[in-house]
Amino acid sequence: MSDLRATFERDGFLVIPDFASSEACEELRDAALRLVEETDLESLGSTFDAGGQRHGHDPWFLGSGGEVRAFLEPERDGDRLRVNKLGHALHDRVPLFDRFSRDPRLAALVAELGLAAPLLLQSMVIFKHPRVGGAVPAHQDATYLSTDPSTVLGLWFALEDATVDNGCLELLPGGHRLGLRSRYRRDGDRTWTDTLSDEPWPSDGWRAIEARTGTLVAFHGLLPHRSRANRSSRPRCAYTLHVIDGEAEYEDDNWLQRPPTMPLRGFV
Ligand SMILES: O=C(O)CCC(=O)C(=O)O
Repeated sequence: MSDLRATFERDGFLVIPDFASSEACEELRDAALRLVEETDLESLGSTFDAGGQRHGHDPWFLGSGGEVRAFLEPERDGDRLRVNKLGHALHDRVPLFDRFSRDPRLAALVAELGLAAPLLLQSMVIFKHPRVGGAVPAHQDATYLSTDPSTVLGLWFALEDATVDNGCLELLPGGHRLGLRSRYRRDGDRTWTDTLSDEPWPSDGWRAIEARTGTLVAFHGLLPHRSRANRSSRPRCAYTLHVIDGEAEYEDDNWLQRPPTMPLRGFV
């Protein structure tokens, strides 16, 4: 087994500084901001409620698996509406994100981490704007993106410097061995969460991952992670891509369902 894979299996994550150039990150950020500028935010009813899942019955959210849609922060910045995130198919809909996401170095990394037939399932730009960028409560990605067996892998890229002050990622090293705590399921236009374990996440042992622009954090789908609200004056924009193994079964009750005309693709 490679050293990289051994570290990943031990800790549940890898941090790779300088994976992307600052120019590439700026291009992605600018493209994301342009997409937001083209959106009539006042007409968007849909806020992203990372904690309470209030968006769960919303057709704007449920139909976004093959689209690029904006979701608002619940809180305004003064009078200004702010976008929490864009999702969930930037990697298939926007050429710049397609190229960035299908970098052969990512394909090699994902193969090294054991995915035999990778499929790019979900992508998001998470803005975490100054002052109003919301917290992301502790969760496992396998709760939301389920295969049997579980294969989801998160690839998170700092598009701006992420620090404790502006809400960097926080991970629970080794926490991928604690088992899946809940499953978020969908039946038609209804979603709900099944609790599989009532045990709370440990309060100790979390690691704040301060990450310079261009850093890649790859993490296991069962690894608990979270981020705090951004109350600072500095933005913390990130791009995140979730990959599954096409050799595992993608569950019918996942919230993210792609239109039949837009099947999932791999790195080529
Ligand atoms: O960027 C964040 O704050 C959270 C990211 C996350 O939850 C993910 O990439 O799965």
